[in-house]
Amino acid sequence: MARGRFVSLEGPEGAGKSTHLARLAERLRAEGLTVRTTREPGGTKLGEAIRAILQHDAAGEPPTPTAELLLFLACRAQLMDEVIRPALDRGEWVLSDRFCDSTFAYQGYGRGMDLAELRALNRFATHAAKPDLTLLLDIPEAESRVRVAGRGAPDRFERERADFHRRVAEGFRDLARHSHRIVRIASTGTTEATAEAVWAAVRPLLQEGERP
Ligand code: T5A
Repeated sequence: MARGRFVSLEGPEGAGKSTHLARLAERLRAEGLTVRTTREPGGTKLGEAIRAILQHDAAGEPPTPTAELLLFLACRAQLMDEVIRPALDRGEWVLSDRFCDSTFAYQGYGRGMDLAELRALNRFATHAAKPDLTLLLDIPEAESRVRVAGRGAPDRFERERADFHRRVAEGFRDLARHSHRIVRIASTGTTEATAEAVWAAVRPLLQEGERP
């Protein structure tokens, strides 16, 4: 049985992660693969309950930065053990809308938490599992603001100040500069053009044993 593959999609709000995750899943299924899609925070019953706390203050008070971090990691631990690891063990593909790089970008670069500590905590939460490939969908901060403004009421992260979002976006780019696992894709052109760039980055993974 071919081993499963794990691909995460990352980027600022409104970059097109959900759009391209759905399109990529469709294309991989057309290749005859079994694909499991998920998202962070969320993806499990526990994770979805935590998502409501993290994004919409469902607990009635915002978490402190440390509590926020631990809630994201609790979500990830549950998702890894309940969904991602079992699916990969069955030889399936897993596509996740956000994963560990969001923690490094938002809590690390955005909130100023220590990146080395975040990496260690993330390793603990995931049993050191990493995506085979991460697609960073990149858009300028101004474009992200326009796309977010076109939707409903902003969530807790979308209400953050512009300089927070600037640090996050730069953080994602910095992570991509220092990791072969992360492929940066401009998500500013047509959806079709971005989808083709996504497919070009993922296709090498289809060949057994080959990693980008
Ligand atoms: N967070 C998360 C942390 O702080 N730490 C962590 O560890 C984790 C895991 C999660 C929040 O939590 C934070 C980060 C986030 O703030 P979320 O639900 O992932 O929230 O939030 P969003 O990023 O806001 O998710 P969205 O679904 O809203 O954005 P997407 O998925 O990036 O964008 P999408 O696909 O829904 O919409 C894109 C729009 O742009 C247009 C499309 O038509 C669509 O309207 N568009 C294009 N889309 C794709 N490709 C193109 N070329 C396009 N051109 C225009």
